Amino acid sequence: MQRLLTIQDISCVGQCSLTVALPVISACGIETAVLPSSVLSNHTAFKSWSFNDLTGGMDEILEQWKAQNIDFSAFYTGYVSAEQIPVIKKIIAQCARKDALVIVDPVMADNGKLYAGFGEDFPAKMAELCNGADVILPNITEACLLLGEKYPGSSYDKPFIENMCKNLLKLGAKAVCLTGVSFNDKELGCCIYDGEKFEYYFAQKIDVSMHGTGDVFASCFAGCLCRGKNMRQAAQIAADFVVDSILKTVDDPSHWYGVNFEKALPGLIKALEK
Ligand code: PXL
Repeated sequence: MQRLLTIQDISCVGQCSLTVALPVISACGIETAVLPSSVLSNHTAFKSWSFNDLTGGMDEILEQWKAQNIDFSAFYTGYVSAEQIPVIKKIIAQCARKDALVIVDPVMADNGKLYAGFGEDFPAKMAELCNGADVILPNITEACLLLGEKYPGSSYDKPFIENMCKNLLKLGAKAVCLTGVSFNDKELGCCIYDGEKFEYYFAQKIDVSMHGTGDVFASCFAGCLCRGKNMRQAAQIAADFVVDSILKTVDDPSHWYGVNFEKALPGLIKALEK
């Protein structure tokens, strides 16, 4: 039986991070263990939030896991702090089963801007976590920050994207799934590069920006890889799941802080049966 460990924050309210990863990966049929990196009252796109860092308890948890031979077939990391990165690397090194999959979503920015609370020196630390990953899942903003490049907004072309993917692999990851890629106003998707070939998957582009869609995509992608899908299949199922989640949210203007992915879960489970 596969067991995935996901390491990211609990935003108690807001449909992101662990409150997305746990239900989505479980719906994929994969046992999901969690290591909360911090507890926030709500995510940082709200006006204010409380924040409790949980780095202090991580070593103790690791000691318990080691003492009881608790190990994992996959790791999926999201919103974490700079101080946690060496600890996370230690957990992966000491609790990985043979051939365990390491998926790093370098959560730190979107739309050209770092999320509140991350300093300018954070991307370099996140680059260290990307080193050694099997797959990294940056959006274009995060990719620019990881590479120290200027954010291009929406003015880029295919050679730019493919060059960016090649440079991202130089950070030491085996593959990249670059998200938020769009070459026209109808489609939005991702570019996958494994060092050999480029693959794309595009879904319908819906003209709204909704919080937490990156976490919905990454959680679903991680669950699908654990289910034995290849990266192109995982990207397709995850992108379609995000679109379905957005479509199930757009009619509710009061729901600005996340997407109603819960309503899209039955469709995801059906897609995985195919
Ligand atoms: O969805 C990414 C994310 C995760 N966790 C927290 C966040 C954000 C984005 O703003 O604030 C706490």
